[in-house]
Amino acid sequence: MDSLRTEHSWFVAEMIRVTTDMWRKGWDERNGGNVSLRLTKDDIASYLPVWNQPRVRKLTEPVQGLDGECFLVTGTGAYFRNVEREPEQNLGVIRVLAGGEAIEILWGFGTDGGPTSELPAHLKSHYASQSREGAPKRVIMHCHATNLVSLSYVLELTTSNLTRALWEGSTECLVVFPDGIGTLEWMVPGTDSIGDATAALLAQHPLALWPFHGVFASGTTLNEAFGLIDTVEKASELLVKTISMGGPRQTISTQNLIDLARHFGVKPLPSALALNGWRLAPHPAEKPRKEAALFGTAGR
Ligand code: 2HA
Ligand code: ZN
Repeated sequence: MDSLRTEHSWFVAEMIRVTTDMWRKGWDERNGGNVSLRLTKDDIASYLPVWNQPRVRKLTEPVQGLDGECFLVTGTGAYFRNVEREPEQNLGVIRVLAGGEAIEILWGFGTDGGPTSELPAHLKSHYASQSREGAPKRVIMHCHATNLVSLSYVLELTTSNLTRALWEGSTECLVVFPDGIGTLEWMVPGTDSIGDATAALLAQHPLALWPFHGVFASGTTLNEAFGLIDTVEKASELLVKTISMGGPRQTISTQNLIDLARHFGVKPLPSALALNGWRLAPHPAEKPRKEAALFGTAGR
């Protein structure tokens, strides 16, 4: 009889598919991006006997509400391009130990690897996103969606303005993410602080922008989380093109958004619906001449 191989599980197969698609989309250069999927007792029951050499890792800060929960997670330093070829090196299964101060690695990450550097943001967001309505959110997904990151350099960075711009970026957006996309200020990645700030946004919205870096999404399935980012990224591409053509001359109106919400039975984020369109950030004040000259002569 063939031994039970974790690589052949539905959850590893689906993680391979989504990370490969993300790589092909150009959202995950080098080791960019990370994904986690909460596993149920049924998912793991038959594998637990073969995952019999756990390695324990302390977390930088305890996490709440996840005792005993298991997750399939991408590895630190893992290139999404390589997940399909070497799943056991680039993915792993972890379990949060009682008290939330440590995890055990049950499978994967090669011989001495570990979970993503963004594990605090993932675990905190898994806990926080349970407060949102609808089916349980089992997936947290982070990537460097190109056009959305580009927009973060030019849009006024508030949750309501960003949401409004993206809703106007394509007709399906309000229906796909009526709760909008939250935004942080720029923060150092991989820290507990950015994890706390991201989790707070994902308790309110399905998406969170990390300006000049990337996006986080929480979804019920890998397919849904991918679809959320794909939709945001499509609207972002349309907006980037539109802004590059000199800006919109006509757009989806507030009344159009209200009509969409009524037809599809969704409740749009009130602060974004209340805006009269969206705004670019103001141009930064011109740099003092001395500084500009210094910058200009560097490297001569
Ligand atoms: O895993 O994307 O934010 C690499 C990153 C960090
Ligand atoms: Zn990143």
